[in-house]
Amino acid sequence: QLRKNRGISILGVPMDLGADRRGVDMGPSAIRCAGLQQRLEELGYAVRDDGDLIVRRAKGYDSVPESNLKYLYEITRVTGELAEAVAEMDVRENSPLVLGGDHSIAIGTVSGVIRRRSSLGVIWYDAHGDVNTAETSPSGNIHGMALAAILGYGHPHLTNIGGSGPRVRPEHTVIVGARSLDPGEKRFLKEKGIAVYTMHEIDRLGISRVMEQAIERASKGTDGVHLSFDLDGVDPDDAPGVGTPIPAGISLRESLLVAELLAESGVVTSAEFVEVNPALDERNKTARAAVELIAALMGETIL
Ligand code: 6HN
Ligand code: MN
Ligand code: MN
Ligand code: MN
Repeated sequence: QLRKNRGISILGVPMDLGADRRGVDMGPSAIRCAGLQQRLEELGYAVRDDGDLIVRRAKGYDSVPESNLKYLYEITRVTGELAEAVAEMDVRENSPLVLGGDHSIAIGTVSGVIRRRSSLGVIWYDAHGDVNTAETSPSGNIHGMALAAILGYGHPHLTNIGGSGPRVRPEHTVIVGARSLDPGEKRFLKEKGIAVYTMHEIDRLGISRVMEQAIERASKGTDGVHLSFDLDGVDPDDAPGVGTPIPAGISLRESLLVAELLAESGVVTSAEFVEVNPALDERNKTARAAVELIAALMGETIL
């Protein structure tokens, strides 16, 4: 549980190799600048900032013969290190809070978290599905393949990061906020029976009922839930600083309710906030939204 008896360990992963647009590597810095640590300390947490992992961004690490996957080697190396670092936080009884960076880092976070658990649920908050593989990806960008890799599908480099075999089962995986899925992803999601709450379901049921169902699904039969929060799940009006903005998304207001409902449920054991791109942002608005969301997730209430 995020709230009780645990400190929080923050780790930044300044990686943008998994995304098309440069700039998400500045995400961890922007979120720290928006006052993350102080905010969490005000809530009474013992916060430890482990700093950033080192990402080598020079050309030459990207050559992958016979594959369309961009920067596969360096992404594999960094996410492998991330898995070790996250596993180590768990040993210290600190809840991992990972700051991205592009969404490819989720493979490392989840692989670290699963080490000390028998079974993990994942809530994937995102405008996208991130379930492409090399065969279905329109871009070759690994951030669009992260959830597939976690489920055990994709290039062996990716599925073997910090462990092997599926990290999470399809029935414990829930996507919330989807509104841009590639044809191959739609097939994959239906075939594997993964619960997807698109904007359609969110509008019909309301975000509160969606989260009730999502929490039930991700937590039943698991001993923890990981929240993988892609800021592009939030409507671009509220979170413009993302590399792949998709209109008609979840408002910041609804997103804060999501975080509050997750806090109330007490099921979340780790989290990451990814895809903040300060180069595309307006006065750090998206990083500030991330801090609001993290505070709500950690139990901050208005009254
Ligand atoms: N993200 N489906 C597109 C692709 O290139 O695979 C976009 C992926 C976006 C990934 O936002 O984390
Ligand atoms: Mn994503
Ligand atoms: Mn996305
Ligand atoms: Mn179950």
